[in-house]
Amino acid sequence: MANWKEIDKKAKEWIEEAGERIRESFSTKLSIQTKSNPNDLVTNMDKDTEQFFIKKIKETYPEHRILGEEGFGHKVESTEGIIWIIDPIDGTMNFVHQQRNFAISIGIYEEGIGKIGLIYDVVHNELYHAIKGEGAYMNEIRLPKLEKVSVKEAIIAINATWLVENRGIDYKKLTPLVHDSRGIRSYGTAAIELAYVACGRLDAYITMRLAPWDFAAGLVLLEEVGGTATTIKGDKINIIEKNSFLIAKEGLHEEILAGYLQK
Ligand code: 2AM
Ligand code: CA
Repeated sequence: MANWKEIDKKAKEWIEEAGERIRESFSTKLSIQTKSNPNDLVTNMDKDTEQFFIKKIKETYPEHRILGEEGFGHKVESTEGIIWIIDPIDGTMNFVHQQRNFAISIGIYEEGIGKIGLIYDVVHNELYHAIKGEGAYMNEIRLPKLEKVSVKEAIIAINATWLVENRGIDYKKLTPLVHDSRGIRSYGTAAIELAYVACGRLDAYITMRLAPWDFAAGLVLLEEVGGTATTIKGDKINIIEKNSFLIAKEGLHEEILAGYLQK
């Protein structure tokens, strides 16, 4: 049986060390490359940070598998065993252009069940963390269960990409939601947007495309505070595939799904 307390302790030590390395990198020159398109950025720090975690995990837990955004881990095609799902820098564009609004995201799953979620907002020094069944925290502060809210009082995170013609959704479905909600926000980092729903700074987050490393940690946090996450069609999330997402407080999730997305 895995010792989750010990795994959690190690993961927290490593995430803090990785955060310190990223903060130190601000005074050095970044090497920036592009991946799938000219706006899909990756830096030496994304790669170094992923390799840092992989080395630590392989040394300490050789039987665990690793699914990392930069591809230095394993090719993961099943949810068997223990899997670390890692985004070394979520929000790379923000990291490069703003040196803020990015995070390290680590979700640890066993047989497809989220056991540990860690999202570290390096610049604000905010570590969002949860062990399944033991509540979610921001640093030392326990996050309360989410309270119900209606669309008209809700702040909803949606990237502007999905509010114009796009391949993920008929954007006209979202127009009434933009009008009816209290406000729309976009931070450019899915991990932080998920952490913000978990801690109540946002009431919902809607996106057409997230990869496992973007959402794995956030889903563990969200479950601990009673938030709901499905695809925009209301289907269950497949944790090793890309998914669309409707993430929201209880009640609000149903209101957005039935009242807007399924219309
Ligand atoms: P990244 O910075 O780790 O690439 C930006 O709106 C958010 O979406 C970020 O969390 C970003 O993660 C993620 N993202 C960007 N391009 C993506 C893609 N093609 N598939 C899934 N997630 C993506
Ligand atoms: Ca990334």
